[in-house]
Amino acid sequence: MSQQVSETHRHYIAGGFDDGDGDETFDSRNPATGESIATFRRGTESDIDRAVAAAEDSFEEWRALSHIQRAEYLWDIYHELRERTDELAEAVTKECGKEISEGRADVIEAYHMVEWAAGDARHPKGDVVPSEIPAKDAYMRRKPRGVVGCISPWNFPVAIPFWHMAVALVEGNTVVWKPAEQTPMCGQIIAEMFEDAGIPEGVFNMVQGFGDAGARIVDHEDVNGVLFTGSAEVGHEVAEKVAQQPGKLAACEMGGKNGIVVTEEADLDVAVHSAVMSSFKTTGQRCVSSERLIVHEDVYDEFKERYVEIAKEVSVGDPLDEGTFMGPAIEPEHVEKIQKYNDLAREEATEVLVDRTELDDSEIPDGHEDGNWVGPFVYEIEYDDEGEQRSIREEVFGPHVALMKYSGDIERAVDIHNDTPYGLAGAVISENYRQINYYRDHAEVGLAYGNLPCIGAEVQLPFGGVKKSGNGYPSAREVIEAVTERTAWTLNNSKDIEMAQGLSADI
Ligand code: UN1
Repeated sequence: MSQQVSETHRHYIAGGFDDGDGDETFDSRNPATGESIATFRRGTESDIDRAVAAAEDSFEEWRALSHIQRAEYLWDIYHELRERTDELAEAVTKECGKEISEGRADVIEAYHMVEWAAGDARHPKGDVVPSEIPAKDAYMRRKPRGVVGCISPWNFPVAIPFWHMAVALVEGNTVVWKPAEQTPMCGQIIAEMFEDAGIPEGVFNMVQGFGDAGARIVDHEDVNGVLFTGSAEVGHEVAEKVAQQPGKLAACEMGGKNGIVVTEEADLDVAVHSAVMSSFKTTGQRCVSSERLIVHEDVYDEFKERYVEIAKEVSVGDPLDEGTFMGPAIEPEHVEKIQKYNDLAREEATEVLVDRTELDDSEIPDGHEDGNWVGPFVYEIEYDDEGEQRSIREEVFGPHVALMKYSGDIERAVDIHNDTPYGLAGAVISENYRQINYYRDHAEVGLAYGNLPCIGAEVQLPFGGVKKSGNGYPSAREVIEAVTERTAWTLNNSKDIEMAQGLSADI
């Protein structure tokens, strides 16, 4: 199905906007209205091949620049992101349905990442390492990997691409980026920024498209590293495929079934506030959103009453309206998935406490009848450690929350908290430092919070998970490990050859 495509909604390959080789197009849709926002070219495998070839061709010249010279381009992008924040935030909100202050935060997080990466260009690189031999100088030096493929999700359509690309570019790699198919307009605007910054031809390439284009990036023999953030299902496939290609590296970050522990010594204002933010912001569609609240029996009833009252009233509506707390789900298929999990939870729950699966007509703003609406769903469940309750172990990626009562000590709470295959984020709410420290040291997560929501990470901290949530850190400062190869460089300053470990140098 081919349509008339606007001149601007194309790929960006080898230094210019590009029509692509295929004639298929796709639409970006506003999840709050169901309306089409714009039409885009759908990238093919051969578009990816051309993008990779352009990235490969430009690599030697790009790596020959200094870190500081490469960072100059990123500073231009930083200024563009700041100047175009409102425009980009509106695009985020229109394409992914996040309420507008979240759209803005997405752009702010992106320029924080660019600021970090460009600033880091002036920091020391590598290490000077001692040697056993006085005349030997030893170093750990970093080299760019080459062409890095970036596959980013729709829920942070500006911040996460920059998590992937900012450090990769400053370190001397060239990139081929596939934005999520749900958020191509954000991809378009970011490509315009690279164009305006005058990034050298081929250093940055962007191909709009679906899973087939992403799979080509992963399989391509000239792509030396893959940064993936998205679902566990796709992430594990990416990791497996890359594991079969020696020399290539994948860093993936995938999903969570994040828990918050509220102990008997919690400040309940902090507990309720943190839980509401963690479970309902972005309609629960963050990898760090919390779908499990593990609450001590002594404070359970009060916590439940207060949390449930807010869950019943929290506003779901037009995300462009500053007063809205949560917007729609991303796609009709995603609403169906959330509904299915709500059905499953109805079977596993002891009681359903809030059921706004179907919103009341009066809650849906005029002109938004075709949006992908779904409200909070909260249920009480008696935790059982047999591992059979799927609703408390599988990620829903929606405003679907299990309330679980525990008795006993923090050790028991953390056991329940850790009983999921995932390990991305979590929080403990307590005024007792021993409980807090126990949680910090034993929670099986990459991002652990005390007396805070488990959303809202900052880019200067590592962002990644353990267990099924990740096999690397395709984000923030940790990207440096994924996009560089390490060389152990050792230099002899003497005419004699002297060996370490007492190894004889006699011939
Ligand atoms: C995600 O959860 O998909 O920590 C990314 C946060 C954001 C990033 C979330 N800075 O909430």
